[in-house]
Amino acid sequence: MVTPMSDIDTKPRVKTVPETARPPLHKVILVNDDFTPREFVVTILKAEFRMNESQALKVMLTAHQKGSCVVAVFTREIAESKATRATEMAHSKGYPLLFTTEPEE
Ligand code: TYC
Repeated sequence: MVTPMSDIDTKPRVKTVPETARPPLHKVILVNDDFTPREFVVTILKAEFRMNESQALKVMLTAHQKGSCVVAVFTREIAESKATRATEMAHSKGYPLLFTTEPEE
């Protein structure tokens, strides 16, 4: 016996991929000041944020010229711990360098 055409379901079966919740991201922001040497800022960016020389120079110069610069985005915990570590590293050398964090819009 053949299947009548009316019994064949031709609706496209669209598989919906369940949305996986991603954690909200936070920006680490480098803040300019008048005292920290440029080269020291570059050293910190390379050490804590795994940047190469040219990436670090670009971020340092942007903060120097505009007042601040986004360094990178991470989950809140990682952003906060990196900002704290980098700021403490600078303060331990006597520089007022500051890294802050803020949630990404
Ligand atoms: N403005 C500093 C100087 O002229 C250099 C500097 C750049 C400091 C960026 C902080 O986030 C900073 N020595």
